[in-house]
Formats: sequence, C-alpha cells, structure tokens
Amino acid sequence: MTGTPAGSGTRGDAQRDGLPAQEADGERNPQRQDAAAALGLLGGTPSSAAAGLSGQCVPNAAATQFADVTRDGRADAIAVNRRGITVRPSDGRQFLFSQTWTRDAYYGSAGTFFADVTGDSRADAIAVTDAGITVRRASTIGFLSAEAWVVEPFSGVRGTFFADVTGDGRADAIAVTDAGITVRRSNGSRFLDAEAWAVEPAFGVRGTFFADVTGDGRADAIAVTNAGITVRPSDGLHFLVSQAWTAGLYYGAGGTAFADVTGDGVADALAVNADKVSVRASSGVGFLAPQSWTIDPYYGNLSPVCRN
Ligand SMILES: [Ca+2]
Ligand SMILES: [Ca+2]
Ligand SMILES: [Ca+2]
Repeated sequence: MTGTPAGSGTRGDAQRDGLPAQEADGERNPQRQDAAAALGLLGGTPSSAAAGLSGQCVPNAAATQFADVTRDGRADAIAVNRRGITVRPSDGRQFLFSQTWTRDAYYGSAGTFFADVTGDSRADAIAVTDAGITVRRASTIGFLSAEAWVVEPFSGVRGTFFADVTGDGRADAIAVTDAGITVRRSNGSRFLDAEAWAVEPAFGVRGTFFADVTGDGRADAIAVTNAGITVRPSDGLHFLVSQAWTAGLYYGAGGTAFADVTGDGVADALAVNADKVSVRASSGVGFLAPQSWTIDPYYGNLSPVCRN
C-alpha cells in the first residue's frame, strides 16, 4: 500500500480560466452544475433551492479545501490536482503564492481529506481508497511520504470523516453507514481497530457532520434531517443518545456547516441559502434562534457537490 491514487473516473477537464499554470489542473466535478441547478442556486430562487436539495448531496465535499497545514493557527487553501497537492498559505489577510506540497499525485478514490491526525497542529493529507487509508504527514517542507494507517477497507456509504472525537488532539477516522457510526482512534501513527460508536442509523438525510458543539473538546455527531438537527454528543467512548437541538428544520440549500463563528470555542450551525447566510449559535445544549450573518447571497459554486 503506497497511497498511489486509485480511480479518476469522475475527473473532468481541467479548468483553464486564467489560473496560474500550477493550478490550472483544478479538478472540475462534472456533476457540479447539475448539483447547483438542482439546488436552484443557478436560478437564484430561494424557494426552489430548498425544494431541490437531494439527499445524495454531500455539502462538505468541496473541490478546494481549507485547513491549517503551516501551524500558525490560520487555515490555508489546499488544491488536490492530478499532478500533486498545492497549498496557498494564509497570512491572515490573503492566500499567498502557491507552494508544491507533493511532487506526485496523491488522492483517494473514496476521498482526500486534510486533518491533524498526528497531533502536532498541522493538518495532514489523508487518502481513502478501497484498500484502506494512507496518511502523508505535514512537515515544514510539504507532505512527507505516504504511510499505511489502515490496511483494510474503511469508509462509510453515508460518509467518511476525520475529526477528533476522543479529545486527545488527534483526528480520528469515522465511517458513517446506514447502520451506525464506526470510529478508529488515531494513536498518532495509525488508526486503531474499529469501534462501534453508534449502533443505530445516525446519518442525516441532509448531511452528517462532526464538530464539537458541546464545548468539551470532543467532536460530536450531528445529523441534519428534514425534522431538524439532532446531536449525539461524544463522551470519548461512543456517541450518546440523540438529542434534538432545533425545534424545527434548519439547513441550507447551498450547504449546511458547523464551525465556531462566534469565537467561544463551540461550533455553531450555519446555513447557506440563495438569499443569505444564517447562523444559529450553540449554547452548548442546543442551537439558539437563527440570525442573519449576511443580508445578501454568499456561496461558492464549487460546493456543494453530489456523490452519485
Ligand atoms: Ca496556516
Ligand atoms: Ca482523537
Ligand atoms: Ca463535544
């Protein structure tokens, strides 16, 4: 297992819309426009946007990713291309010139992710394939050679995620299936044996997410459904019983996200819609009333994309 990329059937023509040569190989998802059209984002009508959202959409599967690989506390922009991975570091005001972080192709047929699995505060590159999971550690000069962290298939039909559910500072591997949630803890050099953390369906038809919404340092399981948002808090050993965190439905036709935008250390719920971005701040035990954080549309047309 060398981490060699496997499968590129969904890759389309390279974008060449005036991008620097190094980044001109940006992958275009052929289903992107279909997805955007289905969401109503191209037409720009909020009502049809909500109606058109497919349960197959994976709102966090953006073609460009953002994670702090330089260990300065600022998330950097990362592009995964056929010729390798490039990084444009954030300086707090802008993304700097593109740097080559791998000189060879590195991506996974079942997903490429960036999360700190080693616990040194640098986001590492992770490739999930049908054969397992490899990791290339982030260093000061780029991503190092690939290491086999799981040598058997490990991914979830409802999504594969990397988030620190145990609270030790290392992102763990998470597979969401129709039957529940399986976790493989990171020990800093590999992912350990699979543990059942939820033994009932725990996915959300409008998205499944992992973020610390309770504020204890452990990422919790979040399901966005047609009835609302439910949270299964992590206790470090498994996910607890599902709790309703909204009284009614709350999601974004252009994407739902969980991130700490208020700066209190607890992730909040965000909904991107065709007319605005709204936020429901976490109180630690629920999401508060929605507030408009923009009064105008703000969304990217690279996300969401659909898997099937
Ligand atoms: Ca950074
Ligand atoms: Ca962990
Ligand atoms: Ca938590």
